[in-house]
Amino acid sequence: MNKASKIVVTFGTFDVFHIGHLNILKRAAEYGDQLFVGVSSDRLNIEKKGRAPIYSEPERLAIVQHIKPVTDVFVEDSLELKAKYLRDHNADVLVMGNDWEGKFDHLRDICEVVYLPRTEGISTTETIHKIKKYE
Ligand code: C2G
Repeated sequence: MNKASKIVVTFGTFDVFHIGHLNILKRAAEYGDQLFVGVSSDRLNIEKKGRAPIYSEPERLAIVQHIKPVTDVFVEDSLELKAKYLRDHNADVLVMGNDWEGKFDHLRDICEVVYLPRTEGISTTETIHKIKKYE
């Protein structure tokens, strides 16, 4: 890996991929030269949210992998392993949506930590509810 290039890492489930997901990946990529995305495992989602995502882990990994500004993806299997994932990827910047504001400040000894505003008016949960109304 070229040491001169600035490395950005971000995390998310990216279930039922939507414009808010695209916006944060595009904005995250602007903080460096390479963007690595930790996609939450199905197991982590069941632990966090009590249910599996609508799209399976391999499907979510494939979708995010092929978004233009994304260099590569990896599986995030634990929220507690963020420091390891950042070190493994030689991260210079961690980008998170501001729904996580302040939650990862302790990682500032590893890399810069940036929280970006969420895209308003869209979420996976709201989209699922809208689709259900059509049933
Ligand atoms: N996002 C956004 N705008 C939205 C919805 C989501 O900017 N309207 C951002 C979130 O802030 C997050 C990313 O898109 O940075 C992925 O969102 P989720 O899939 O909801 O991620 P989450 O389940 O919160 O998982 O380690 C942290 C977790 O893996 C994050």
